[in-house]
Amino acid sequence: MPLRPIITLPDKRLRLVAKPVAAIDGEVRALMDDMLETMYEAPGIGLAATQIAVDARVIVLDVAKRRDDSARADPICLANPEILWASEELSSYEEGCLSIPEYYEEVFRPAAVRVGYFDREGRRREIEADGLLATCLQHEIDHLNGVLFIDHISRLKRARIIKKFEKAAKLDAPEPKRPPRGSRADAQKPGAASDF
Ligand code: GNR
Ligand code: NI
Repeated sequence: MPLRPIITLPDKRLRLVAKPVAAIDGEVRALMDDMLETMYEAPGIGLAATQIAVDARVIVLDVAKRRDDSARADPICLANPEILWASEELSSYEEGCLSIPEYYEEVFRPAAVRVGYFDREGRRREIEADGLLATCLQHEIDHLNGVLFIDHISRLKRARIIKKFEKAAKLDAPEPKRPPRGSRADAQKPGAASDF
């Protein structure tokens, strides 16, 4: 099952803290492959397992500049990533998120980080990053902790965007089932409030 659907706000599963993977086995490698495919197809520069509703601490990234449509340039897969060091210095990026479509806002984060993780072959590795890769690593690790980039912006902006997505989800939801007009179930009970 290669392409996986990406869940979006206000899906509560985006707020779950993901479980560490016990070992890098075939199942985890298959998950990484599906995530890369899903990320390239979206397209995005990073994806966390949380975003496809999988409870595992796995992220994938590819921030390579010259990336043809849906072509892999420089993919990285990380299992159980953890931030070992973050710079005091901050930098800002206009961030977006596949789980919060069409919303972009400036976010301040540490400009550089060192991240420990297990790679696709199960080897322990460390990566030191700055620029967009540092931002993206932090954005994806946040996802594994149920944190979204809107948690790093002002309360007012956050409340506004959450409300917008909640409203859209309500409008998309199927109408609640009502008995047909005039049916026995539709009969007004004495004292019951009318629809109006
Ligand atoms: O595709 C993505 N672009 C992006 C741009 C700036 C900062 C972070 C990101 S990550 C995002 C894909 C995504 O939602 N990953 O979780
Ligand atoms: Ni995201």
